[in-house]
Amino acid sequence: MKKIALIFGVTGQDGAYLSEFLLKKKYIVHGVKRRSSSINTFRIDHIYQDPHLKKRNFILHYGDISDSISVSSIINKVLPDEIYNLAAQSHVGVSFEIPEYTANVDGIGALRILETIRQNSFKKKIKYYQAGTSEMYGGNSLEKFQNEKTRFYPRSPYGAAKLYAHWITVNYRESYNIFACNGILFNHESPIRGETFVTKKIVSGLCKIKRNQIKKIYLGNLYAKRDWGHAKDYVEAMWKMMQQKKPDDYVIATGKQYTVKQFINLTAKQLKIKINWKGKGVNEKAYSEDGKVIIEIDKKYFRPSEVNSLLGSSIKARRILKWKPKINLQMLIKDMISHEKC
Ligand code: NAP
Ligand code: F7E
Repeated sequence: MKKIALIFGVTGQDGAYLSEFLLKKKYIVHGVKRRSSSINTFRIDHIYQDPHLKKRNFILHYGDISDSISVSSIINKVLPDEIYNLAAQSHVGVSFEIPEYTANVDGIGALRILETIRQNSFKKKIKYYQAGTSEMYGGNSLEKFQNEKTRFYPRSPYGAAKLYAHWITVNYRESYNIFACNGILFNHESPIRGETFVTKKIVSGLCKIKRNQIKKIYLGNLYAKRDWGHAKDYVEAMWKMMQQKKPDDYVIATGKQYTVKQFINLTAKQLKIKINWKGKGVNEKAYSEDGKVIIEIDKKYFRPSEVNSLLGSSIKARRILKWKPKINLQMLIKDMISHEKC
């Protein structure tokens, strides 16, 4: 019997990589997509299957994690072996603009799924994966590396909503004996990363500058430090958590940290763009070889409270899941650049 997976957030970066991964593992993959006025399936179009095909292994359903009715009816219909909850308003900066919506989707969304799993438990034991985040740590911890025991201190409505989802997942695991895992994933990127996240913005912006399509890009805080991995590696860790005998929580990270400015310099180097940095604070600018400004600071990208430094220790995942990242930052940047055909 083929295993059945149900992915909430199938149209996102991780949803697309996870779908490909599970299809290779011979799963039947069901995905939940939102209704939108423009097409939002570009990341999964290459695996889309005609609904008239008799034996399909990739099936999409309309639904929304803010709508209990659609959540429970899809789960009741599909009765999957594994549910991956990747659905979220996932932009930290935007969560300050739409905090209530973010709480509803990123926080209560997890509860809606867990409660349906609980109500179905007499029919089928369904496993649950919760897409947790390093944003729950808030970036001011005393330890150099954050691990599963590090204190949480979210610094955004996004981080706070995800922290609710984290604890309700632990609570349903302990109260109702549900197989529920929290992946605490540090930043992970890829060629199909959303356009407004900093890595994609830098890679695609510098490529456009190189092709003379735009003159400059505007960024916010250049000194935030992040632990960046590749989404392809990280979806494998999600699956590995779900194959263990006991459900648990795991940090997934590379253990290496770079500033936004270092990410820019590494990308520019791979693109053979020579840049010179001049100025300080909001006046800091990057100049091209011929003296033109190609990067400027725009204060609108500063957040009301910033997460200054994130660096993960995935020793537990390495030991128990036998997981480690295969793709380093240079390889990630190379992959992102090659997708831009630059
Ligand atoms: P993403 O590209 O923004 O994808 C989010 C997915 O959620 C999209 O499919 C989106 O649909 C869907 N979605 C948003 N609101 C929804 C709603 N109300 N109902 C149903 N679906 C909804 O995010 P990602 O980078 O793949 O991340 C996947 C998950 O991991 C997210 O929960 C994110 O918060 C979490 N996470 C990400 C990272 C990272 O560095 N990437 C790190 C830690 C945790 P549309 O395509 O229609 O927008
Ligand atoms: O910002 C700084 C910004 O938006 C990274 C999400 O996937 O990872 C992601 O959240 C850093 C921040 O990612 C710009 O202030 C500077 O310090 O790419 P980002 P994020 O906020 O770390 C976590 C783990 C998640 O869970 C989230 O879902 O870069 N920064 N200039 C900028 N950021 C953006 N977006 N745009 C700028 O122009």
